[in-house]
Amino acid sequence: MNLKEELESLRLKVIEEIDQINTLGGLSQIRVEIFGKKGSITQALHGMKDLTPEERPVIGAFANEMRDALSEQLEAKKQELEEKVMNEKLSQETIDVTLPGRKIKRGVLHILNQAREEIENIFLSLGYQIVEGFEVEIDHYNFERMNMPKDHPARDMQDTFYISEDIVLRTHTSPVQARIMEAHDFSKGGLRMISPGKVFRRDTDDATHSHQFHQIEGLVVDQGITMGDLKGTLEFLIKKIFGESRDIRLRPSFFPFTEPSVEVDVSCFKCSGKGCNVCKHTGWIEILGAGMVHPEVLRMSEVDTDYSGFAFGLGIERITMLRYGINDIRDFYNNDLRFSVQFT
Ligand code: FA5
Repeated sequence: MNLKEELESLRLKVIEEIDQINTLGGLSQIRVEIFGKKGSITQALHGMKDLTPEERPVIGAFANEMRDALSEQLEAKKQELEEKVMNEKLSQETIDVTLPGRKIKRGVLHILNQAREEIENIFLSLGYQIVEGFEVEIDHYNFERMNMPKDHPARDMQDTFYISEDIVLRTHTSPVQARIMEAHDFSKGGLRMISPGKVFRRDTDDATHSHQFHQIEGLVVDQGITMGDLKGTLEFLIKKIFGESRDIRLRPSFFPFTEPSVEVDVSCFKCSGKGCNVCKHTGWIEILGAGMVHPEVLRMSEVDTDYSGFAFGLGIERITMLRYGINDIRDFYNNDLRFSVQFT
């Protein structure tokens, strides 16, 4: 058998092999067996060296054509087998689109954040800006600028976590008053802001007290601000939160940074003022502290003497407990889903 005949019989054999193979692994085996270093065609072509110079280009061209044709057939078979594998996979992996989907459990915003957002929205509607303060504050802003110099007895009202002699965990949101008055450009108009955030006191934790809780500070400073503005604003707030039929009452009180100072009560929403266990039979529930900004506080913040202002500070936990009849402040912080999901 001459080389051409040898190649031709090889070609027919390989074509038959390709035709019969039905796995991708088997196909790549055939590729190696014919084109590999020790493959049958490679071996056969070693015989080229024994050909005459006239035969060599003719047989060479025949061998090249044959190799190209076989490569094409191998490739075509490969695609056919890959398609077959894919179809088998797809038929096993069919998705039943009629099955009901798995429910994704949605969380809810914590009730204290819901309350904060609600109060923020009330004040945004009145044109207030929302200001963020520092939870770690310097003594200067937390106390001194709030008219509580060192050794002032009023400091005892807010038992304090000291980080160092001059740095404290703020005991109330009131230091934001001094910071914002300092930063505000009064030549462009008055100031209306609220500032919500965490505050800290060395109080013993019980049903109504926590060492960490939330307050919202309010401050308005402008020309001609009076106690009437304070009362009207708080009335608006309380009616929005507790309902239109609620009344408020101002009682004289004391804060070093306001003068006059008041405690603000709301008429009891359980008994509407008749007296019950919620309002301790007084008909009123204490809700926040407030007052006209003390002239000394304005002076320290370098606000012109023809400006006056009011300020208030409320505890978010307290308002939320009253509103929903929550008996223990610690329920807010326990992360018990049975509690949290009630406020969707
Ligand atoms: C203040 O903190 C003043 N800075 C409020 C203020 C601002 C008055 C501006 C005037 C002008 P007081 O210590 O009363 O005031 O606290 C305010 C509210 O925080 C209280 O009414 C109460 O609701 C809440 N509160 C106080 N201590 C705790 C505590 N340990 N746990 C939970 N809530 C508390």
